[in-house]
Amino acid sequence: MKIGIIGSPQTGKTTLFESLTKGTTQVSQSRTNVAAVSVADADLDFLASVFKPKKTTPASVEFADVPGIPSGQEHASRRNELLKDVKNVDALVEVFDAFSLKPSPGELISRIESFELDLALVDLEIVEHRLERMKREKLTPPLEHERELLTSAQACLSAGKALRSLGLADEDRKALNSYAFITLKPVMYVMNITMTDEAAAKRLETDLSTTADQVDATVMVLDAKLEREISELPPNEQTEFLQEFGLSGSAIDTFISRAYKLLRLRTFYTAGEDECKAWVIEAGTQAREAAGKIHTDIARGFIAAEVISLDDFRKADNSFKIAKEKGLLRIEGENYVVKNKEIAHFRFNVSH
Ligand SMILES: Nc1nc2c(ncn2[C@@H]2O[C@H](COP(=O)(O)OP(=O)(O)O)[C@@H](O)[C@H]2O)c(=O)[nH]1
Ligand SMILES: [Mg+2]
Repeated sequence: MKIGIIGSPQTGKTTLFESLTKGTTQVSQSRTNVAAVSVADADLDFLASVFKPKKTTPASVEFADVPGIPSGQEHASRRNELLKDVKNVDALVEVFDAFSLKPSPGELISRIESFELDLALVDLEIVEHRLERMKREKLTPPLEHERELLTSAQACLSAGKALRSLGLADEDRKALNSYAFITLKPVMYVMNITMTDEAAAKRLETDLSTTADQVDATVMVLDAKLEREISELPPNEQTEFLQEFGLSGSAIDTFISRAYKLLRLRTFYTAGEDECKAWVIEAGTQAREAAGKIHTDIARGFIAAEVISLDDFRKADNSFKIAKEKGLLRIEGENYVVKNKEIAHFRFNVSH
């Protein structure tokens, strides 16, 4: 999974990137920074404590921190250039400065709108260019349908609205896939504040959620600078630091779990003495396809999946053997939809 971090200059994007990467990556201000971040997962830690495997492999997310995107017509080509770095990400995090001059919720909403207007213009240019060319082409029925889709996209973007807000059906979304429209990607708005108290942060989040909901986005309020400070501390000092500031926890874990929700992602585990590993799948993924994440051979020779929820595994004294005896270990077929936080073991047969 890839997530792009974008925003106007000086909003705290690189600071957020550094708190995600815990300072392990040398950052540049003029080029896009890319790094894979391991996802902290207490359930995977639990499995590792049970199986004591040779290797524990958490899920990972790739973040791309793009330099500040300038506003205004005169910067259109620079904007296009920078946005190329997020063409193939799965979701966008848009960071806004809510720390300097303490902007009101209304002011923040207009900043969101103005930033998204710039993005809409980037997509609009692509749409209009394509529509212009289509005028000279002989259109097959699928292309005719695509032209209709692009015409409604043009109206949406001309009104300064993101393509997300069209609420396209999955097949229409697929038909537009090759354009890699920036405003069609799932979005999380990050309001970068100076944390004074968590209750105030929560209130701001609630104030902005209604607006975010309307444009099919999600919102998160955090203090990037504070998060970077926390991430630099050894784990035992982090707790102390959080208490001192009257904070209940770091926002980074919440940030990751919201990103998962945004992308409709689920986690399943494989667990044994060799390795305990977290696997990321999209909601609705069936057993054979989930098996294919591990190896294409396992998908091809798929026989069955043995699955158990983490809760049931705990009820069975953390033992597959007891789980089997108690009938808690289930055998499922290829079309079984793998649930979040299940442990799975795939039986397969490769005959040649
Ligand atoms: N007061 C305050 N300053 C911040 C915060 N986040 C970032 N900054 C400062 O804003 C400036 C720009 O931050 P940076 O992360 O480089 O922004 P970018 O241009 O969006 O990558 C730096 O001087 C940061 O120290 C914050 O939450 N509070
Ligand atoms: Mg930066």
